[in-house]
Formats: sequence, structure tokens, C-alpha cells
Amino acid sequence: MKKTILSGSTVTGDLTLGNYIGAINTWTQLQDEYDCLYFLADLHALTVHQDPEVLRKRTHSFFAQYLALGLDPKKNIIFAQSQVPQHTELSWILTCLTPMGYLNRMTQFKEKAEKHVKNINAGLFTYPVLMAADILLYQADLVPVGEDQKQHLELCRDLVGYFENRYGKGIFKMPEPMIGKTGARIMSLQDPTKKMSKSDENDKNRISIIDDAKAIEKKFKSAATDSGSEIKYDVENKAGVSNLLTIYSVLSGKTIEQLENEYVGKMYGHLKVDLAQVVIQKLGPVKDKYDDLMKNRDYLDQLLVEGAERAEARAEATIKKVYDTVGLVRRR
Ligand code: ATP
Ligand code: LTN
Repeated sequence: MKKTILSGSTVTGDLTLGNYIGAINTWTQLQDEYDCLYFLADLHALTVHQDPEVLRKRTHSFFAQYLALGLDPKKNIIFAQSQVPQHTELSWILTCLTPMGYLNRMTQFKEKAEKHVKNINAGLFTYPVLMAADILLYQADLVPVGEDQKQHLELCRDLVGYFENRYGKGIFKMPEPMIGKTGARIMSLQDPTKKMSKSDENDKNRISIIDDAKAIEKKFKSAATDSGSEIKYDVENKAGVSNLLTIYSVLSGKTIEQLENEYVGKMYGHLKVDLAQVVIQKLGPVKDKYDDLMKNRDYLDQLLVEGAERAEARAEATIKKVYDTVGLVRRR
């Protein structure tokens, strides 16, 4: 029996090189060996204000980017969260088991609450509970995420415990986080002490998957580097250069050490120019494929429906058991 993998990305902003390196690249490597489900977290996107038309378009755009980056809808179940209603059904039941104090400690909630002072809604607060529902519905064994999501995974695991204490064992599988070593946190190009984020207001902070060659060159050129001139991996003193080396290493397959040796005596500028080319070579064909896919929205919609149907069949098996266990009467 193959182990089950589940992961997703919120449908906000533009998918970045950080999302690719920290998440989607790993997903594509897992698709042959595991039973994989990957989804578009569009309900999670609603925790911050979304223009309805933009959100709708972005759902197609993210899906096309998943496919263009190499996720195969035949090998994986790829779907949109809102098209499988069991996510919200389980989320409510888990919400009723979650202590408020626990959610109050969540780093992402604190950060987002600070960023969206005018819209600190209850969804932003219960965001990690919906995420736990996403995972537990499919009895996932492993959840590949970037390091920033570790705390949410911990809540998910604790919720399995709370549920078992109250209702007994055997309903949910205990999921494990799967966090890559290199590239677990790609940093912002302008401020390498912050993570590269797809909903950052400043576009210069990130490389988007669908940026064209010119934009990629320009953004790397203006990336913040550190004082001194030595090209060396040292996160504490050379956060900018270290971030560039990490990106370079993941995309080229060379080790950081190899890169440091190659760039002895060279300047930051050399590294930036070369790195831009490595990224363009990787993302150029992805963008072409993406542009093609986006010309055929009907095809994308059809694939989304197929994905949702396959996901729903699995989600329903779990939610039925949960309804029975907690004493609710399931209609179907
Ligand atoms: P937002 O800016 O909207 O919060 P985000 O860029 O953090 O978005 P998510 O949707 O939260 O993206 O994350 C999708 C996946 O990408 C997660 O597994 C997350 O850990 C990973 N990820 C996001 N940003 C980075 C990054 N800078 N480096 C490595 N992995 C990342
Ligand atoms: N919160 C996640 C996206 C996400 C997710 C999930 C990831 C929503 N539900 C379930 C893994 C499993 C993020 O990366 N921001």
C-alpha cells in the first residue's frame, strides 16, 4: 500500500519561487511513489479580502501553474478545496474541539492579524482548523509543507489526540509533516530576513512562476546583498547571498559548497547574472506551458471537476465515520 500524501497552497497572490522550491517541486518528486492529493486552498484565501473576479481567475491560474510545473492529474488527485464540501463539514466539528488559547498562539495568525488590522476575522483565527480538516479527511500519512507551516501541523496532530480522547481511537490517521532540508524557507529578495511571500505588496520581493525573463533578470539584479564581497553561505551575516545560493543550489542540483568554490574571487553581480539565467531556464518552459493551458479554460474546468469527484469519494468515507462517531445523522 502506498502512503498518502496531501498538500495545498492558498489561492492568494502569485505563486513564487519560494512556493516552488519549498512545496511544488517536492510534490512533483513524490507523485510516482506515493498516493498524492494536491489542492487549491481557495477557502483559506477568503480569510483575507478577495476580489471575486480575481479569485475566480486565480483558481484557474494556480491550477494551470500546478500542471505546468509538472503535477500530473492522472498520477495525483488535484482539486479545488471549495468543490469538496466535506472540508467545511469536518472543519466545524474540529473547531468545536479546538481551544481558543491554542489558536491565539499561532504565529501565522499573529503575523496576518498585524498585516490586516482592519480585517481580523474569525476565519483568520480558525484557519489552522480548516487546514487540519483538509489533512484528516484524506487520512494523509505525510504532509509536505515549508517550515512556516509546522506549527499548523502540530495543531492538526493535537486535534487527532483531542478527538480520540473524547470519542475513541481509529477515526483519523496521525499525519507527519514532511519538511525539506534545503529551501525550506526561501527569503524575500529585498529583505532576506523575511520569507518570500506570494501576497507581499512589493513585487520586487519575489520571483513569480510566471514572471518573464526580463522581470527575472531585473529582480535578481536589484536583490539585496550584504556588505563585503565574498560569496559565502552564512545566514547570520550574509542573509541575502545565502538566499541566492540556496535558490541556485536547489535549481542547479549543485551543492552550496560547489557553488562557493566556483565563485571564489567573483563578485555578487556575477552570481546574480548567472542565477537569473538558471531560473529563466527553469521557468521559461513552464511559462509557455502555462500560457497554453490558460487558453483552454473549459479543459481546466473539466479537470477540476474530475479531481473534485475523486477527492470527494475519499472525503465522504471519512466524514461518514465522523458523523456516526459524534452522533450526527448523515443524510446520504
Ligand atoms: P501568503 O503570502 O499568501 O501567505 P505563501 O507564499 O506563504 O502565501 P502558502 O500558500 O502559504 O504561500 O504556501 C504554500 C506552500 O509553499 C507551503 O507549503 C509553504 O510552506 C510553502 N512556502 C511558501 N513560501 C515559502 C518560502 N518562501 N520558502 C519555502 N516554502 C514556502
Ligand atoms: N496553510 C497552507 C496551505 C494549506 C495546506 C493545507 C497545506 C491549506 N490546507 C493542508 C498542507 C495541508 C499554507 O501553506 N499556507
